[in-house]
Amino acid sequence: MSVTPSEKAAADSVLRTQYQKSVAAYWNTHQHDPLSLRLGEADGLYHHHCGLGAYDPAVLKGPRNTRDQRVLEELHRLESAQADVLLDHLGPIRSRHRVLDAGSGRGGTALMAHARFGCEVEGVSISEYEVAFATDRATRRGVADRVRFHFRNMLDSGFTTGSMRSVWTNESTMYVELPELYAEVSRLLGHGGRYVCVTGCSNDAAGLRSRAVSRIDEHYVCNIHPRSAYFRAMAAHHLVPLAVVDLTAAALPYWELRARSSVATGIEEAFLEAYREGSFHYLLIAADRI
Ligand code: GPP
Ligand code: MG
Repeated sequence: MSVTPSEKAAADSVLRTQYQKSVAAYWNTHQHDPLSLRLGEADGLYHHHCGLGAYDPAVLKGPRNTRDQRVLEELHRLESAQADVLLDHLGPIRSRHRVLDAGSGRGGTALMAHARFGCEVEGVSISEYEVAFATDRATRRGVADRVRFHFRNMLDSGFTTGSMRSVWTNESTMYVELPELYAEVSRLLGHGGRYVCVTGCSNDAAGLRSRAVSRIDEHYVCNIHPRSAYFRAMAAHHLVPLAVVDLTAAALPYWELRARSSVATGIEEAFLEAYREGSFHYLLIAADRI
């Protein structure tokens, strides 16, 4: 596919570094990975994050020929439960509010936020493929006037200062430098606005990053931050934590079930090892902008 000069200029203004270009290339070609696509087929919500909560062991029993379908549906249920936990921490969102999904992927969390709160939702991604995919999902649901996706950089989103009631990052912070991100989040949130982060972070109480954490970084072309980096960067940018929830134990069953599914990608063992050895946490942080 040929790229016109104006398309190249637009891409260069969003993708400012070689690293950002390689991340965009990863997510633009991740479309061939069947996992997210197969899981989203059931209800049109396509996620790019892990799941939370216990799985129903019954899905592994019963007829063999439908076992895989049961497992996929269960993985999808757990992924949607994860997004629900994030949304539970956004505080009271009204239909007149506007919120931002920073790193919106194929749009799953953003569409769920609109379905729950009726609010306006903006999503930004540096993958043009994902933006087009998510926009198509919103259009098919008939909510494209209220849920919009943009090919923009979350570090420089272009939205008006103070225009967002809430901002969240659902497993996207490992792709950016946190001080830059939180300067932008802080700018976008009005006083008292809420930021919610769900992320995997390395446990710096256990020392430098473990081999398993490095394998996860390599697999997703990301840079997992140590836990301390989140609190340091938030404190420096007027974001005051209200809730810090260690979701590590709740994240484990998803990876156990996924490891036994047809859509396992090979990274399951690294997550299980990292969580079990304590070198990695799955964390939710909700913070208020003061
Ligand atoms: C999930 O995407 C992975 C990320 C958003 C990046 C890394 C996250 C960490 C917690 C380290 P995906 O759902 O497309 O990946 P997969 O195909 O593995 O399910
Ligand atoms: Mg996935």
